[in-house]
Amino acid sequence: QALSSTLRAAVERNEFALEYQPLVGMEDGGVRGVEALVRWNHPQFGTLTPNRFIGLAEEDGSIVQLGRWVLATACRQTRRWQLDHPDAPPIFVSVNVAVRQVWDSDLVADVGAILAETGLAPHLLQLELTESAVMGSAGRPLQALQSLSDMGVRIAIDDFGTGYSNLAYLSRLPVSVLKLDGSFVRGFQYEGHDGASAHPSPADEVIVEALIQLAHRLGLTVTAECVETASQASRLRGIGCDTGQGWLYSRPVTPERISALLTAAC
Ligand code: G
Ligand code: G
Ligand code: MN
Ligand code: NA
Repeated sequence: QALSSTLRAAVERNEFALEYQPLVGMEDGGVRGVEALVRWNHPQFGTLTPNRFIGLAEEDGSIVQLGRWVLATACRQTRRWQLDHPDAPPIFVSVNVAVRQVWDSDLVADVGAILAETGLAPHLLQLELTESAVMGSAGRPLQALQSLSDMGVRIAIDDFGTGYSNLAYLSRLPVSVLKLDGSFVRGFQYEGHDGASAHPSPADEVIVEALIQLAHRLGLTVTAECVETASQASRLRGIGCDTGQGWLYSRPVTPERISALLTAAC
């Protein structure tokens, strides 16, 4: 495939860029952190979003190089924000990590080296893994997660609720954050643009409330993805959700836009 054969070279040619989407405290609406989201500025095809190339990168193994670049760039940028905005509370960065990065590379050594090089505090780095990446992660992957957690790096489960993991099992892993899949929030009853109720599903809200309570009792915090309306946000706040992410707060934006937010915050 045309894209695949050029992925590795594209990393070397510096054709990738990161956008950042704010993660907001539900109580006060303050920016706590940002999720780094990669884009490929392809010389021929223009800006490509990750769903066009992450799968290929996982297949051909170039995700290891790309993932290293993403981690280093995100950590460097986050340290930069901290230095440029000493009066704003420091924000953390949440970086997506593919299964193969845990299996086929020394993620612990990479993260250690990147933190040392950038000077970013470990607690300002969060790694997002999918349920399938951590489920049944015996042996080496589990050891890697444990070492990262021991370093002070937070592990989050991305798209939580779409797979088959159960909380009892997850609570025994070094995981501290659940990112609730967007499909739950989408199922919340809300007023559509025309005032009509779009796909009301009270069951989703009941399930999410129970999940949040259980997560809290197991020592996990919960981030809701795809928060698009004020009504969804107030319902999530009402049932104790810790952090929100979504178009209501901000789309993924350039590092300069995050800087502007931090300037406004102090
Ligand atoms: O930004 P967008 O909504 O297009 O992202 C689509 C998907 O790509 C998301 O599921 C996200 O987790 C994934 N993704 C974005 N950036 C990265 C990255 O740097 N590494 C990996 N492995 N996945 C990413
Ligand atoms: O799988 P992951 O959670 O990493 O994917 C993040 C993706 O979700 C990003 O590509 C981002 O563009 C997208 N996203 C973020 N906020 C919203 C939102 O409020 N609504 C929708 N539909 N997508 C969102
Ligand atoms: Mn994610
Ligand atoms: Na997600």
